[in-house]
Amino acid sequence: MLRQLLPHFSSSSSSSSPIYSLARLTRQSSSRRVPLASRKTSSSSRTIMSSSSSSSSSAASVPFERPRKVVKKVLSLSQSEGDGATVRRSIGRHEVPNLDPFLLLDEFSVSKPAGFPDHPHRGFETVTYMLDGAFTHQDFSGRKGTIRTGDVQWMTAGRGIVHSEMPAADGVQKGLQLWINLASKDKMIKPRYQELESKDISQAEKHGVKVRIIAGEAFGVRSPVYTRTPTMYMDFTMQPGSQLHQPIPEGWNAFVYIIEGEGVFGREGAAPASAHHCLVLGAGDGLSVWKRSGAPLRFVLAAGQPLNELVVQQGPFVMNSRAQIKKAMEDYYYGRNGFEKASQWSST
Ligand code: FJE
Ligand code: FE
Repeated sequence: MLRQLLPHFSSSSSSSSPIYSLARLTRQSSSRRVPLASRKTSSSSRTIMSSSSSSSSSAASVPFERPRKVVKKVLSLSQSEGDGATVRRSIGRHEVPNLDPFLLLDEFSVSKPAGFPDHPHRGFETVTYMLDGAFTHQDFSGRKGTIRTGDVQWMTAGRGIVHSEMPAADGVQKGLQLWINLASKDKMIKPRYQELESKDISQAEKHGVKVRIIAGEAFGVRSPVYTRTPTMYMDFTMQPGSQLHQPIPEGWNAFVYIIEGEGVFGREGAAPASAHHCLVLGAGDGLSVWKRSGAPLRFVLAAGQPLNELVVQQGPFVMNSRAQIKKAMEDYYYGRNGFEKASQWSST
């Protein structure tokens, strides 16, 4: 059956450079489908968490040699996305376009009836981490579920997913959504979900530093999540008077996103950075963080092995060439090559 829903994209793409501009996806019929605007592992080393009451940061306590410094600091500003939803975008805006393999980081705050109604993805992974509240996802193969505070949904869209992501409770539902690119050889793999309930997320706590390990390894504790693109992703909470020295594989691109509080990142004399800032880390093999006084500091640290491939993005499709983008749009339109179930489906 011919797709009735015509995907229409306004911005053009180029195969010679990554697309970071905002594209707009509009499907013309069906009341459920609203315009969705869009923008355009595995560390194996040990983590040292220590209390600053011990004799300062002696070199011996730091399990790496080349500390990464903050090379860029960007405040994520609110913008609207989906259907009436608000996101603070950091990666994926013009100031932080290029953090291969990461494509986008949104801190979302959404209340009913706003949300992210039926939309497709191809060529990358979305990782949704609930900070507060609940979100229900439904997809075109009949899958439906709700993730709640502390839960993670790691969705590998591969060759194609069409889904909706909507608030599942009253009040403001908050979380982070990270988009991780897939290597060209993996872009057309079968879609896959990995879901972790909060209680199943590996945790460790020591000397005033707590970590929840979403992907990768810290303190000898590994996440069960399989990262097709090698990635580490952790959620740290630091109490006043604590410090952290976290190894990060050399050569990987890395960033911090601060959820709450403020702290000193990269070098001891640096100015503190505060909530809603994204800190891009420079070269090196680890990150040091100091939490001196005041309220606890909570941040996520993510790092990934760069793919070093062309990125051509058109809204929810991220491929390696314009031709592949055109193909993705056609496949979605005609219900082919992974989008077979798209034509008949709409969320309930
Ligand atoms: C999308 C526009 C969108 N950030 N954060 C275009 F809004 C979306 C989209 C999201 C999204 C969903 C959640 Cl749950 C959290 C988000 C953008 O769904 F995928 C495209 N293509
Ligand atoms: Fe989505």
